[in-house]
Amino acid sequence: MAGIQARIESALERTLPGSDIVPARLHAAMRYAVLGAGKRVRPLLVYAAGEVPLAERTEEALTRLDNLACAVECIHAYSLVHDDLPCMDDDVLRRGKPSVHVEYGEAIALLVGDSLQSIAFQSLADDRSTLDANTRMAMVRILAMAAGSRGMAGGQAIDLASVGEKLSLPELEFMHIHKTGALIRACVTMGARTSGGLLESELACLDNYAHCIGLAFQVVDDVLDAESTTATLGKTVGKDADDNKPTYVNIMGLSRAKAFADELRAQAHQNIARFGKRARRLEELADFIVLRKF
Ligand code: GRG
Repeated sequence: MAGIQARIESALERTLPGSDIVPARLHAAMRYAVLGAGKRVRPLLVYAAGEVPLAERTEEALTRLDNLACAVECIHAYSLVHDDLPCMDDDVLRRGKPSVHVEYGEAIALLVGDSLQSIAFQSLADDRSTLDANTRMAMVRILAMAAGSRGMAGGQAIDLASVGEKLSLPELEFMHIHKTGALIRACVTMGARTSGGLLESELACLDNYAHCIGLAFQVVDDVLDAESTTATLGKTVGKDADDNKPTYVNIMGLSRAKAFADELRAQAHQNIARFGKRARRLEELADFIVLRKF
């Protein structure tokens, strides 16, 4: 993970405009939002899924995936910046430091999110990329669907509407499949489709894997929110419960939520078992998502 995390850090560093470029304050805030922190789970999934069709990981294959990895992380970072705004989740701490609107003001935070979203698609469309034009267009489509109103932004709308509501488990799952799961699924699909050569049935297994880990990610997020500390997570804990939002922990209870996350991890593993060693990193990422402590 560390090698790939360093790789994505330098790809993001290259992609984001320098903080000396006008408008300097906006660019500094974009870099503040993206660089130097975050687990980089989504880029890691892009690279890991991109390895599945390959006999071995080559520099050429990794280079093909760099722009996709940057794009998904920029979308993710944008979602965190907007999510923290007072009109949404209203949180002052993110990735262990003051949220972007606390450090730079709300107007800049809004523009940071907007600009990161644009950079994501610029990165996918980049004609210096080694991907052919059709593949680049397919990637734009997959990411746009995942980020939009039928994906992440739609999930966020449902989340905001759920404050103070009593959701059933299927309703909670529907919300998270969109809010958190859609982008995670896109990461796996984009990685796998870029390297080519997989059967539709194999892509379907990868998609099932992504569905399981996307949901597990959120279940574990709720467990950590209930059990961990603000210092460990780098964001305010207990906020969802305080804000009267439905979570897996308050619907299922802590121990059933943990068992559910583990069940999802087992299902994720089953879905990629057919790929053997080529899916080792995906397997490890499923473990990381469920067993992480931050
Ligand atoms: C504002 C359009 C819009 C969407 C926001 C994803 C999202 C929707 C909001 C994030 C709120 C949140 C805390 C969701 C729980 C799951 C999640 C996405 C956690 C943060 O992701 P990590 O743990 O963060 O991968 P790092 O900082 O490691 O990248």
